[in-house]
Amino acid sequence: MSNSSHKETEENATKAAPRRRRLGWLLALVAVVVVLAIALGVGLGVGLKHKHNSSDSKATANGTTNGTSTADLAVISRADLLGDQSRYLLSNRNFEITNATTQVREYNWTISEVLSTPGAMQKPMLVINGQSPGPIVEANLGDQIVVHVYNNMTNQTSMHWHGMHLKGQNWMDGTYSITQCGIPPGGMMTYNWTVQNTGTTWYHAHMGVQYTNGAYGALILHDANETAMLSHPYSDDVTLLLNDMYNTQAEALLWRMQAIGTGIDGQPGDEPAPDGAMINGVSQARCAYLPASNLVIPERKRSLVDRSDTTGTYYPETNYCGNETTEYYNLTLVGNSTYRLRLINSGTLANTIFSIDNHNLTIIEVDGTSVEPVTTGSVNLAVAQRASVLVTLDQEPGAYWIRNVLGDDQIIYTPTDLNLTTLGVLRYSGINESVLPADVPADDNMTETDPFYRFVPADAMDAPAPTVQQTVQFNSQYVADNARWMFFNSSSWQPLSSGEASIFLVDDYASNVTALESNTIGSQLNIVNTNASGVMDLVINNLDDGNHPFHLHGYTFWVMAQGDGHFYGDTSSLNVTNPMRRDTTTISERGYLIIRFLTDNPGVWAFHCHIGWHMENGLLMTITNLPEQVAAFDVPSAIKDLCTVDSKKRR
Ligand SMILES: *[C@@H]1O[C@H](CO)[C@@H](O)[C@H](O)[C@H]1NC(C)=O
Ligand SMILES: *[C@@H]1O[C@H](CO)[C@@H](O)[C@H](O)[C@H]1NC(C)=O
Ligand SMILES: *[C@@H]1O[C@H](CO)[C@@H](O)[C@H](O)[C@H]1NC(C)=O
Ligand SMILES: *[C@@H]1O[C@H](CO)[C@@H](O)[C@H](O)[C@H]1NC(C)=O
Ligand SMILES: *[C@@H]1O[C@H](CO)[C@@H](O)[C@H](O)[C@H]1NC(C)=O
Ligand SMILES: *[C@@H]1O[C@H](CO)[C@@H](O)[C@H](O)[C@H]1NC(C)=O
Ligand SMILES: *[C@@H]1O[C@H](CO)[C@@H](O)[C@H](O)[C@H]1NC(C)=O
Ligand SMILES: *[C@@H]1O[C@H](CO)[C@@H](O)[C@H](O)[C@H]1NC(C)=O
Ligand SMILES: *[C@@H]1O[C@H](CO)[C@@H](O)[C@H](O)[C@H]1NC(C)=O
Ligand SMILES: *[C@@H]1O[C@H](CO)[C@@H](O)[C@H](O)[C@H]1NC(C)=O
Ligand SMILES: *[C@@H]1O[C@H](CO)[C@@H](O)[C@H](O)[C@H]1NC(C)=O
Ligand SMILES: *[C@@H]1O[C@H](CO)[C@@H](O)[C@H](O)[C@H]1NC(C)=O
Ligand SMILES: [Cu+2]
Repeated sequence: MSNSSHKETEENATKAAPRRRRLGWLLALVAVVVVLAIALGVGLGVGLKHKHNSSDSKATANGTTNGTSTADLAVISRADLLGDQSRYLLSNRNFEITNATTQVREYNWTISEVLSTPGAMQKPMLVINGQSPGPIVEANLGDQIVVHVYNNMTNQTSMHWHGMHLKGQNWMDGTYSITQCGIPPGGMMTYNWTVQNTGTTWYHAHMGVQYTNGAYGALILHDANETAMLSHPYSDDVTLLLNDMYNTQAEALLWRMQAIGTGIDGQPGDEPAPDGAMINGVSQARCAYLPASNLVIPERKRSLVDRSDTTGTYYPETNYCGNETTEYYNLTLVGNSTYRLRLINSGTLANTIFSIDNHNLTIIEVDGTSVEPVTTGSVNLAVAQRASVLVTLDQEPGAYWIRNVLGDDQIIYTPTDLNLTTLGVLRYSGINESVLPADVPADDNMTETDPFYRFVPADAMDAPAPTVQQTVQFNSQYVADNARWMFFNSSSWQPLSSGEASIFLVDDYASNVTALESNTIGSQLNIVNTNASGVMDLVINNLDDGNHPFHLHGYTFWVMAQGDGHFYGDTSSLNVTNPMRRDTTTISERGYLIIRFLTDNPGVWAFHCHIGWHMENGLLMTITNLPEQVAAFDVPSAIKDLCTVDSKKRR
C-alpha cells in the first residue's frame, strides 16, 4: 500500500537486459493465453481492436506525404530553430508576477513542417513560429490565455495545455478526437481559456505522435501566493525542457512499431528507442535509428527502406548518421546566487535524470504542487512530469556539466551510437563562454530520487472520503490478426471516425443515459460520473511488465496509493492525511495506482499513459463527468465546425 521502495528503483536501473530476455517466454505465455481466450471467448479484448486506418494519409512513392515532399520543406538553421535562448531566464522576459490585476495573454502561432538540425543530422520537424521548443507561454493565475493556432502542415493538429483544470472549458483541452476535431491543414483554431491553476508545465500537440517531432513548449503559470516561491528566495527562474529525441520522423517509427507480426525490431510491442536527448532543444544525437533493412513485415510486405513502399515514410539511407558539429546547451548564472530551475520532461518514452556536477538540488515544486523541500544529487522525471529545484552556485567559479541522462528501463534495444547522456554547460558569470568542464566523467552524481518518491505537499490538504470506486486494468496483448495493441479492460483506444469527437457524442447521448452508463463511447472505455459532488477513486492495475507514467486531464489528483501487485480491495480506509497531489504518476511494472479526484469538473477527460508510443497503441481511456452539463456546453461554433471540415478533409 505504501509507495514503492528505493530498492525497486535500483532494480529498475539495471533491468533493461533482463526485461528483454523475460519478454521471450512472457510473449509465448501471452500467445497461449490469447489462443485460449479466443477459444473460450473470454472478454480479454481480443479482436475488438480495429486495424488502425493509416491508409487515409497519402504517401508518394518516395515516402513523403502528399502535398509536401521533404525536398520542398524550408530548411531552418539550428540557431533559428532554437531562437532567442535568453528567453529561458524569467528576468529576460519582463514578466511581472502579480495578483493585483489579470490580463489577456495573446499569441499567434503558425505550426509548420521544416527540416532542421538539433543534433548532428538534419531531420523533419514540426515547429511553432519557426522554433522548437516553441514560445514560452506565461501568465498569472486568473489571466486569460488566447492562442490562435494556424495549421500550416499537411496533417491536422490540436494543441493541449498539460495539467490545466479548465473547469467549464473542457473544449479548450486540445485532445484530438476527444475534446475537438482536428484543425485542418490551412485552418485555424483559437484556444481561449482561463488560468485556474499554476506551476511549471508544458503544452504539446495532442494528435498522433506530432509532439515528438517538435511541436511543444513550456507553459509557466505564476501564483503570487505560491508557497514554493514565497518560502524559498531565489534570484532568477530558469526553464529547462528535457526530453529524449528521435532523428527519424515519429510517424515513420510509429508505422514500423505497429507493423503486424514483427513490430519495429522483430518483437511486436517494442517501442522505438531514442537516438539521444535534448536540453532546451539542443542535442548531441548523431544517428537515426532504423531497424534492420532486411526485416520482412508479413502483412505490409515491404521494408521501410524499400522505395516501392507506398504506405510508410522512409528515411534516406545516406543520412543514417550525420556529421554536423553538435553543440552544448549553455547556461551562465551568477556565483553565490540561488536559482529556481523548472525541469520539464517533454519527452516521448524515457525518464530523464537531471543533475549538475558538484551541485545539490532541492526539489520545491512537483507538477504544480509546492512540496516540502527534498535535497538530492539528481532528479528523475518520467515523461510529462515536472519539478522545480533550487540550485546554489556555491562551488569554485568555473564550468560544470548539466546532465540529462535517459533512464534505460524503457529502452529495449540499443540503437547505433546511443549515448544516454546529453550535456549542457553551467558557467559561473565571468567564466569565458568557450571554457568547458575539465573532462567528461562518468555520471557520478547520481544520488537518484526515487521516481515513486512520496513528496509531501507544503500546503496541506487532506483527501475527502470517496463516494465511488472504479477498478480498471491495462495490458499489452496480441489480437486475432497478430497485431499487438494496448488495452484498458477490453478496449484499446483509437481516434473515432473522422468528424467525430467524444465531447460531441456525449451531446448526442444526453437523451440516452443508458448508452453512457454502459461506460463506453463508441466501443471505448469511458467511465461516467453523474454526481456533481462525488469523490472518485480510480484503481488502476498494471498487468504489463513495464513502468507507465499516467496522466489525467483536467485534474491535479490525490495519489492515494501505489505499489507492487494488484489491488482489488476497498479504498475507503486509505490514509487521507495530506497525500501528494500531482497530474502525472508512474505505475510500476505489474503494480497498481489509486488516484482520487472530485467529479465536479464537467467534461470528457482523457486518462492515458504519456509514453507517446503507448497512447498510439491504445493505452487511453476517458472519464466523462456530468454528461448533462457536457451536453449543455456552449462550444463556440468555430470549434464545432472543425468536425464538419474534418469529415470532408481528413489529413
Ligand atoms: C495528392 O493529392 C492530390 C489532390 O488531392 C491528388 O490528386 C493526388 O492524386 C495525390 N497524390 C498522391 C500520390 O496521393
Ligand atoms: C519523389 O518521387 C517523385 C515521383 O516518383 C519524383 O518526381 C520526385 O523527384 C521524388 N522526390 C525525391 C526527393 O526523391
Ligand atoms: C495576431 O494576429 C492578428 C491578425 O494578424 C493581429 O491583429 C494581432 O495583433 C496579433 N496578435 C499578436 C499578439 O501578435
Ligand atoms: C501526416 O500523417 C501521416 C499519417 O499519420 C504520416 O504518415 C505523415 O508522416 C504525417 N506527416 C507529417 C509531416 O507529419
Ligand atoms: C503554408 O504557408 C505557405 C506560405 O505562406 C502557403 O503557401 C501554404 O499554402 C501553407 N500551407 C498550409 C497547409 O497552410
Ligand atoms: C475569450 O473568452 C472570453 C471569455 O469568454 C471572451 O470575453 C473573449 O472575447 C474571448 N476572446 C477571443 C479572442 O475569443
Ligand atoms: C497577493 O500576493 C501576496 C504575496 O505575494 C499576498 O501577500 C497578498 O495577500 C496577495 N493578495 C491577494 C488579494 O491575494
Ligand atoms: C494569498 O495569501 C493571502 C495571505 O495568506 C491570503 O489572504 C489570500 O487570500 C491569498 N490569495 C489567494 C488567491 O489565495
Ligand atoms: C558526412 O561525411 C561523409 C563522409 O565524410 C560524407 O560522405 C557526407 O557527404 C557527409 N554528409 C554531410 C551531410 O555532410
Ligand atoms: C562567494 O562568496 C565568497 C565569500 O564572499 C567568496 O569568497 C567567493 O569568491 C564567492 N564565489 C563566487 C563564485 O562569487
Ligand atoms: C550534497 O548534499 C550531501 C548531503 O547533504 C552532502 O553530503 C554533500 O556535501 C552535498 N554536496 C555539495 C556539492 O554540496
Ligand atoms: C554554446 O557556447 C559555445 C561557445 O560559445 C557555442 O559555440 C555554442 O554554439 C553554444 N551552444 C548553443 C546551443 O548555442
Ligand atoms: Cu506506457
